[in-house]
Amino acid sequence: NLFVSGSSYELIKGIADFLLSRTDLRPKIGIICGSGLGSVATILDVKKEFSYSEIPHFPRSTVPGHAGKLLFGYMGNVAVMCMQGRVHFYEGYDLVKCVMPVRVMKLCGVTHIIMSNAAGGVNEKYNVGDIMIVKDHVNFLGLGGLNPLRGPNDDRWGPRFVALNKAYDQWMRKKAKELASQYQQQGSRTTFHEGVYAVVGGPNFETVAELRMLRKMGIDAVGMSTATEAIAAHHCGMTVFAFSLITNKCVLEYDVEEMPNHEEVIESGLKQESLVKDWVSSLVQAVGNQ
Ligand code: 6GU
Repeated sequence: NLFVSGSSYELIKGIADFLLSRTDLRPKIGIICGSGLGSVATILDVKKEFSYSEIPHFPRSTVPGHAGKLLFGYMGNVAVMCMQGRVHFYEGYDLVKCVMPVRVMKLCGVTHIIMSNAAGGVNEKYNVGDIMIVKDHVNFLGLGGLNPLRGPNDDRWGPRFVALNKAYDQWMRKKAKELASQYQQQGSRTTFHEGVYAVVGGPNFETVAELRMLRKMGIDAVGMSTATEAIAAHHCGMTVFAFSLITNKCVLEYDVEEMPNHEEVIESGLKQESLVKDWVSSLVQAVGNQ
């Protein structure tokens, strides 16, 4: 099929079979680590590791801070597959290619997906190092017509028209908030929020005028990933949880010298490493032993 070449169900089934024939592990949870958050993978008791380049037809991460490894392992007693680094639309991949790993996870048996990203804080109350649980998203790519579900629908994934009003699972968000409140009780200075994530195409950061528009629209954080993967995951019936690490406060004034940059994005990821690892791991335990 001309429209879906390189992303057909059969091709993705082939990739899942390739992976499953090389490990005995049968993952229940899938994790996608965003910029600077690849260290979440270090809490995995890794049983099998693939470099993206050795997986047939798999996209390759081209961004610093994205290791480009697919790991199978255990977090406690829960079987997990973990992408250390994702691929983005701005790298040149079609959206259908960007979500291929999500569908591979589905055919590997994953039922719950946890995604992280680095994002700019649009909400003026958000500070660098805060964590935002994604409650909902505004998909600027999708509203403009760029959608991984565009083209002939393969019903084996899901329905043609998919509702997104419950895209980000309520139970997982509630659980994640409960777990987060424990850190606060223990005196942690990390602030957790729940908010709306906007995805833009990138790779440039937003202009002042764009950020002012986003804030007026009620958007809390802005980034270049996740929403598309969430759509594909929800479409094929997976339970979705996503969170953003706020890596910079968006500058909504013209006469300010600060410039957002990828180095600060990676740096703030590293600063929250241990808390994020702990939190994600306890969420994985909660889901796995549900
Ligand atoms: Cl300010 N914008 C976008 N689009 N993505 C980001 C970001 C900003 N900071 C981290 N990721």
